[in-house]
Amino acid sequence: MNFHIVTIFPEFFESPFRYGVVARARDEGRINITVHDLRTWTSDRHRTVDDRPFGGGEGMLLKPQPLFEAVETILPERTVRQRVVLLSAQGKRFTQAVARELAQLDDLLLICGRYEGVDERVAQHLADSELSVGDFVLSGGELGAAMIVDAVGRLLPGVLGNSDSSWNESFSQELEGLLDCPQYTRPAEFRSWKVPDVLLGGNHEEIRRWRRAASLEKTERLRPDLVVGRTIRQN
Ligand code: 9D3
Repeated sequence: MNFHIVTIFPEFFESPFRYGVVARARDEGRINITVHDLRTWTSDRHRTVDDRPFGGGEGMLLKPQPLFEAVETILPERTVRQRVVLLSAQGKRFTQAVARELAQLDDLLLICGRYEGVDERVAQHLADSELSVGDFVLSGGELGAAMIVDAVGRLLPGVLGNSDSSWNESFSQELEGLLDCPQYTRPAEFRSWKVPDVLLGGNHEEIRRWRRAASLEKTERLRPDLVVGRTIRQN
């Protein structure tokens, strides 16, 4: 799969993809990540990418022309397996379900918003969708784009150890939208805090039941919204 990132800060992406799973997937040629400097598609002396909002208001907006020309150059034909996503605070929430959909694509082009925002014609007539990575205010779309490349990239066949691409699905099926259970490694006692006895014994049926109960308890405590959502969905 090919990822394209359009940004006014291309240097921002020098490090985030040099570690772990994404770096290995890149080295193995399973994913390509190309970072494009938006200023490539400016023609004035100052390489201007922004302008003031019509109707007044604070701050500047990314102007449409460089973004349209960037996208039209990077993805000149736009098949159904090539998508353009605008990262913005106003977007639909990026979730694991969205990540699974994006992982079906050949090319994903991510436009990083900046300043006070982006001319609305980019969302309306250039991007296929507008995504936010959470309900908090960032300074731009770059961190969100890095999150999406990571979350989508690790779902691609062969990127994780599990060469079987259905592995992910059956795993999340068993967890049924719950948080992971608490996990422990050695030592069995650390600063007087003991690992639950059941995990030290070899009774795998008992361990399975304990993990399921511990998952539910932790989910209710930390993410009650997930537990409520399960009940509603079952009715
Ligand atoms: C504080 C400014 N806001 C009200 C005038 C609007 C605003 C403009 C631009 C808020 C954030 C941004 C920059 N953020 C993004 O481009 C962004 C983002 C985010 O802020 N939160 C979550 N996901 C994303 S993805 C891109």
